[in-house]
Amino acid sequence: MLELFNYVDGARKPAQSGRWLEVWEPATGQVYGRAPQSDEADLAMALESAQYALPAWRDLPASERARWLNRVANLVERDLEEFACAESRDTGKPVALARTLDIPRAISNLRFFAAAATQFASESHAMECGAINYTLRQPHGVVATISPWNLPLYLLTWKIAPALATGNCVIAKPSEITPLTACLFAERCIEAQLPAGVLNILHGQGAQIGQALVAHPAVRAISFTGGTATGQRIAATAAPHFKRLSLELGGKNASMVFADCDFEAAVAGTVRSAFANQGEICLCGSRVLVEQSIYARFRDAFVARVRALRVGDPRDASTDLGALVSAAHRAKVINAIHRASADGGRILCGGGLTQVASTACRDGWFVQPTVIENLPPTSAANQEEIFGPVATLLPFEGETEALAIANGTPYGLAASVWSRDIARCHRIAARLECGVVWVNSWMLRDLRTPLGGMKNSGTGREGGYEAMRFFTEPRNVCVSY
Ligand code: TXE
Repeated sequence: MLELFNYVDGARKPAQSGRWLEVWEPATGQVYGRAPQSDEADLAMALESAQYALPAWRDLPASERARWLNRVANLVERDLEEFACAESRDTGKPVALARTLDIPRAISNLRFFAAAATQFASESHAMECGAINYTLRQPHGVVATISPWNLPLYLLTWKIAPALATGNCVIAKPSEITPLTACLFAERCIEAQLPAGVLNILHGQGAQIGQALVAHPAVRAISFTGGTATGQRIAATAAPHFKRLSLELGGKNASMVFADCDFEAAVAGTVRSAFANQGEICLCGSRVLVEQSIYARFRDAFVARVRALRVGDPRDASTDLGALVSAAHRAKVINAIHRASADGGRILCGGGLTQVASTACRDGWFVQPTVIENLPPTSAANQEEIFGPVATLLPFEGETEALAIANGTPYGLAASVWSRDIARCHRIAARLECGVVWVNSWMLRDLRTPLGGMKNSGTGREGGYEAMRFFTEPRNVCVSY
């Protein structure tokens, strides 16, 4: 049994209560470790340490803070394989994906915001009357980051890196479902001798330590990625304190495929977009909208490609889809498939649980990649985030209908448009109600660009200077000369 720990005041700590949470391995369905079940007492200790560390960290030259981030990034890179195996074990995702996406991206996050710290500049406004305004951007103080289980180290670092780069001290709460790489990350921070208290990592349940963090008046900003319902709860708790809030929530993203697309690229791109990471990415294109004139041909090619996806042991290099993250999440996904079927959906492939060849994975939480058609845009499967390996196909006639379907959900996170008509792509991009649009691509990420959603997909943007601004308080100084 692996014993994980909190990272508080620069050291490994169990929960002060002595209580633990079980940690499960999705591919085997077995418990393999335990993580601290933190509560208010642990939060008080982390806060005290963060507040003590704050003045020195805030006053360091930005280039020094950058040096610390780079130092930790180098240690993660040195141990990339260990991190990738741990991420795969904890989430059920293929190790090949963790090796090529999750961990390299976590390293890039640290390096990107280290560079941003040294490049960040603020505004200045000259007045004709002989005065100049300049904007100071100062860290909030102690801030919280709350991250989910689908991209654990990737999203943890995506949040803590800009927070630290701008001079805040951070209390991070990773998902209780996937605490492992955050714990390894803490070990690298200890090895790098990151000053104590600058970063604290508390494990435990959302409703307990997560809620306590959000409610604590000394925590001035919260950067959260997770489900919409949790985001609503966090917003309601934080609002009376006027805390800065960045909420990156769920999505029900449309891939819009027009008859004039590059057919093969669109099939490959939309399958990847729907099923990458078992469909457990908020940006996944789970609704595939296809122009009527190519619908039948596209559907057949799409389904053939999905049938060829290999569900298997995440450690196996040939595995395309691993296990879902938890038994509860698997049940949610299976229920959504049953509901779609009851609503009149035609299941073209998949549709249920699957057992994989490896005997070690006999009890793992695997679901067949599933494609469903014949459901109206208003059905539950086309409105609610399933967050699993399930895609629906919807035919449309023309741009107006495509846009109405794409925009016709409570969410507004991302969309992709597949067409060779670039004027059409620009037109649609301007009318989509979402925060991110990809044209003839998906998940092509430049870390300088704003990332986030509108409507029920959240508020605020992450990435680049958006994140640097979020983690700083602007103060205008007006000097008359
Ligand atoms: O996420 P939660 P869940 C979606 C997806 C999924 C659904 C629910 O549809 O099926 O959300 O997933 C912490 N105060 N996404 O319930 O609970 C929690 O401990 C403070 C989309 O597993 O939102 C974890 O660290 N924190 C998504 C984090 O919130 C609280 C990624 C996210 O978990 C808290 C994951 C509280 N009251 C799921 N309650 C995306 N946007 O990428 C929980 N937490």
